[in-house]
Amino acid sequence: MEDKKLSSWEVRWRLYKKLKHDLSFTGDKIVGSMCTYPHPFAQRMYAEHLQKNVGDPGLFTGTVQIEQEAVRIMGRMLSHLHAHGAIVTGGTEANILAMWTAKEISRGKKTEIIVPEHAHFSFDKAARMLGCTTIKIPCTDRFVVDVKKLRKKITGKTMAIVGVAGSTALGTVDPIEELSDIAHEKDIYLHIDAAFGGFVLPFLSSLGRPSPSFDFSLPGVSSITIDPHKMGMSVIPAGGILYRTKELARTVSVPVTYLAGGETALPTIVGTRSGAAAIACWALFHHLGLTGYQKIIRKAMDLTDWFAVEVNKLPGFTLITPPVCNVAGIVHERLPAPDIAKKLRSQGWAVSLFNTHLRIVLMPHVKKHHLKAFLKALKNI
Ligand code: 0PR
Repeated sequence: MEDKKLSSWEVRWRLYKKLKHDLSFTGDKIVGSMCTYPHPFAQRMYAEHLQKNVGDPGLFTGTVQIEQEAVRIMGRMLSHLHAHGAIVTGGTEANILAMWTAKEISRGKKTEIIVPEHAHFSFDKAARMLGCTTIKIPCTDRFVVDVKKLRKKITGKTMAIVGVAGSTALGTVDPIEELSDIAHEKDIYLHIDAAFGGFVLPFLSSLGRPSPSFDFSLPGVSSITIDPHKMGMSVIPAGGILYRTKELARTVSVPVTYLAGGETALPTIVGTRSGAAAIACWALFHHLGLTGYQKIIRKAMDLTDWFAVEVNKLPGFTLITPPVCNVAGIVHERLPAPDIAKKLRSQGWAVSLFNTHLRIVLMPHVKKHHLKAFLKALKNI
């Protein structure tokens, strides 16, 4: 704390000077991020409800109900009318919660989490926190998990299998149907990380595009991560953890007796929790509706198709795999990806770099004229 008080004007001036170096989604250089400019209506609803705390359910009974309704709405999108769960801080917390649930179900006896090699690093965090290990399964040449290899790694210690629906690096979708069969047959917890794909994949079939199965319609799926703060266009922080049953959703709950609402059970990692984020999600889901989201996904996928064609026209450049979601992986026949990323970043382009490729995410804030400028920069490398 400073000794000297500053006027609000002075504080704002200092903030302005410090924050002016941040990039903005409303600018033109963020082409590799999985977040976007939150929808203005979600921003407004968030700002109006900042005092709400879903971690104190007795005080905010309406907010708790709204959170559960938001969960149900996402559940319906994922082929389940009665999903349970919570709006959490993001995909990381959702994935950790799912792994914690799986560990509790095994009564702590099983400690191995089988994940595709492209799974998000939050599973490594979860494993470290829970005293577990991750067994990483290589991908096929189509950048999805090799199910044959995965099957061979299942042992009596297998605590959970993870499938990814919209991978961080390329937006690909693992063969979840096959994973579901395995999980069902062997009675193993299957968690699907659809943090990114959860708001994209449900809309693809209505756009006439291939739409891989990944959700609760597959009987082996126990839980799903789906993030409103990615393609759901809601505010940060808004992740989603959805479970097939109420019992699963309560597995890691801790009973709390002293709060004003009487005995309650808190099902997330954090205690005090943003009710405003849940309200913003609920409000946006109702405001946009399925048709609103469909329109957003159509635009993003159309732009992705256009971008794919344009990249392939550039000498030496190609996409590493045809996009399933609005994520494109760029490679060059000779230039290593880190060298390309270095040059682009030196010109201010915020691109993501993976071992094999550069990742471009065609989020709603990315427009054709940004991409034209980006393609020009790529061509000049
Ligand atoms: N699961 C998947 C498939 C993800 O891609 C991510 C994050 C997570 C889980 C974790 O989600 P949280 O970051 O909400 O905890 N994927 C983004 C990525 O690594 C995170 C991100 C988002 C990074 C926006 C940068 C950024 O500007 O690309």
